Amino acid sequence: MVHNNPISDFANQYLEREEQYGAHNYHPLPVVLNRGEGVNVWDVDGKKYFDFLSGYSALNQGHCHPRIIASLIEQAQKLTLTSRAFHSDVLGEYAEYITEYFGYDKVLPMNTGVEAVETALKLARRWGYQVKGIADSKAKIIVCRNNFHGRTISVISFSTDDGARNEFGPFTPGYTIIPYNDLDALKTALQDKNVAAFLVEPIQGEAGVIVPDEGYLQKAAAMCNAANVLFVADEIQTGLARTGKMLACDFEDVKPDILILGKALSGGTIPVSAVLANNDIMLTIKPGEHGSTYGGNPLACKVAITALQVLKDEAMAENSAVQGLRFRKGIQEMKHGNIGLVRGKGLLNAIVIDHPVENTAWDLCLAMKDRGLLAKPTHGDKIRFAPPLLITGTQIDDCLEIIYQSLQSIS
Ligand code: IF1
Repeated sequence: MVHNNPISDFANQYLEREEQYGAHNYHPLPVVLNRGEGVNVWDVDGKKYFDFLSGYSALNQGHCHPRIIASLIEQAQKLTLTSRAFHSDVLGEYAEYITEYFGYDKVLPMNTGVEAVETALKLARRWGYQVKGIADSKAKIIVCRNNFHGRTISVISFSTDDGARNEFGPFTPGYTIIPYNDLDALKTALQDKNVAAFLVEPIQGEAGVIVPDEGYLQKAAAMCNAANVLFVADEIQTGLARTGKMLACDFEDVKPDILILGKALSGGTIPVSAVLANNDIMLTIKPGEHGSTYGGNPLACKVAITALQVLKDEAMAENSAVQGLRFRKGIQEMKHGNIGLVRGKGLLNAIVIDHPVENTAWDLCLAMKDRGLLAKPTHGDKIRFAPPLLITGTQIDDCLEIIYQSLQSIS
């Protein structure tokens, strides 16, 4: 790999070791980190950066949040795993906490995001057969074009991204793909009586932070309700204060029938995901029919309680809304020729680079890295800007200056 922006020989040793012994399923920015605190990370040469990726929004609470780390250490020294063959003294506490926090009857705890998505799909199918009365093996789930819900075979079965799907078939049937932000298409798809659920991202993340029209989620949820179809929201990336409210669905007062959470549920420490639903849906799965060795482990439960509490105590949704506006306003005011568009909500933002040279977004990320800001390009021409939610106005201004200087350097 040729970089026009070489890193130190010292840092390069880490890159080479990863490249030799690790699978090549990623193409990271050439930077090697060894420390994080709040909105900042440091590389192995001691250089400090603003982290504008936040572990793809797993680090909403910031790096190594002292209260989250304290919970992690405290519980790690006591009991980490029981499996679900035995009870722990923490699972009930967590289940009560998170269900009251989001207003659902029950939680099903998992680990990674995609496992929670799979769980939601299984729940939706179960509900379809047992409650809605769909004939055996006929259930369908509506999803959106350009979705991203994870990387298992079933979930990539309804991806429209060739890079995620090619040569991983055969695929799982039972999905109807419609355009995002298109209520007419949803209306048509809902006419099929075998549809059990509509799975949707309130803002499409991987697609490049696509914010749907105002009212889309509310109307979609109402249409699902009228058709006796579950409205399932994947808030793995948009949830937990990232977009300026606790959930992105809160902007339209939509309460999903099934809510999927992950990422920041552990504040960037260990994989913790969750599926929330009411009894009529959740109790269709019986003992032995679904589970996970680590799902609901005491360490995860304690960490998740603190991670959720920190979001409220530090008013992170409110700060995300305020700083997000400041960020987008700052980008717009730059009126820089290379920025085609800035879009987003709260601190989930992306800019689209408008430049004839193909790798400009990558080069801009290298230029920002040199000036102390880390962000990652997606789909060639888009860059996601999603710092931890405790970022201050002064820090946003410093970052806008870095972005501006970097744009100047590549023009
Ligand atoms: C990677 C993007 C972010 C997600 C939604 C489920 C999952 C994700 C809405 C699965 C995961 C990730 C995974 C990461 C890149 C990434 C991503 F660029 F693809 F869009 F966050 F911005 N639903 N998103 O966004 O969760 O199983 O990974 O825990 O490297 O694949 P997971």
